Amino acid sequence: MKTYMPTKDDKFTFGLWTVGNRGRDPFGDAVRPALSPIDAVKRLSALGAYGVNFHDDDLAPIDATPTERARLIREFKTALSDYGLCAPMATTNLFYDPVFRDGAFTANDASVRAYALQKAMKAMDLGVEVGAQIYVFWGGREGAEVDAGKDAVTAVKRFRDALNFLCEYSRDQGYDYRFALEAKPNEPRGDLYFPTTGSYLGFIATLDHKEMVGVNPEVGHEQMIGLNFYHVVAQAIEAGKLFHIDLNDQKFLRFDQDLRFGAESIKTLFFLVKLLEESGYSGPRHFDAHCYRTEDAEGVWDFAAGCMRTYLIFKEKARRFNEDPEIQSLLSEISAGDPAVADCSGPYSRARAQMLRGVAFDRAALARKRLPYERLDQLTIELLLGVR
Ligand code: GCO
Ligand code: MN
Ligand code: MN
Repeated sequence: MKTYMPTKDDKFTFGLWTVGNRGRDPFGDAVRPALSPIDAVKRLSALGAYGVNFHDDDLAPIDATPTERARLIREFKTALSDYGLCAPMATTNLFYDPVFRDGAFTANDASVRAYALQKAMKAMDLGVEVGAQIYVFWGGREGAEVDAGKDAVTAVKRFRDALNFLCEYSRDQGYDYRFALEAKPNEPRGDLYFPTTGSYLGFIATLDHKEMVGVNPEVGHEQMIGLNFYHVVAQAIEAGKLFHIDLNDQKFLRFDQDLRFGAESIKTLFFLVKLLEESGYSGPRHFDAHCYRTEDAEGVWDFAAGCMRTYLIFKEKARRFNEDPEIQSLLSEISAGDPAVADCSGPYSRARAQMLRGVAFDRAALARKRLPYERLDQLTIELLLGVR
């Protein structure tokens, strides 16, 4: 009997803001007490997590004095080493403070843009202090409600200037960061620039140091607009750009719900875990989610344990999928073709093109070939539902 107990090798991480979420929403105040970073580290370690990530302001309040800030960082580092956790990812809060109400790197006010760069530089310094190697950029307020007020082309250029600047800063300081860009279609702004991971993949190609920059796709953000998250991540992996991942869940076409991993989208997330495990992705499996507002302080740990346990269940199901003789034989049948003809469609050469031109295809026979997807999908469902 599998126990599905996480270990450090599973590389599960949580943000301080996830387990520390107090249940505030636009309609109601906090329902849980504040959780200190130290307590978060203790509890996550006991549950078998590998690491904990943070925004600059999660560790030290934005207006902390230098002495206070130094003490908080010192205590956090001690807790990490006492409880055997690492902090592989860091990020900047460029959305909470009112100064960012019209965006950070894309704000219309050049002083706000400069302040945002300064805050990101300082947060990168802080990340390095605790050993972070991945730096996430989620453009929380990089968007607009009023397109008359901000030219969308200018916004893209401003965002590029900021990233080019920060890539150079990282190199100049001798930091080893890889940047991961996180897309979201809307919320908290009416519309956000770079609404999907695909938008970022296109944008990255225009950067000065594109090799340093990849993506941090989040399940819920793509599902807010009805996309297939498994396909989104597959494209990022194929492009060599999956630098980090935000795991959670979401009912389609709604506000950003940040639900426990696997709370809703069982089939998609099964194929996601299978993909992550088989693709050679070696980064953290980061849960960017929070527990239901109805939970109390203890319920948070049911939520955190649930995210990891469901991931491990999917991982075990993926193993069984690969070992299932009937599933595998259907898969071979579906992809079988005529080897003689397959040879015609390798990389282009004039000879191959000539050969392909001469093949006599039996279009009717190809169109008649059985494609037993019904049976395959039913077997997948039965495997996931535990009767297979
Ligand atoms: C959200 C976002 C954030 C970011 C985090 C790190 O749902 O609001 O996903 O949680 O991931 O701020 O940049
Ligand atoms: Mn989210
Ligand atoms: Mn996220």
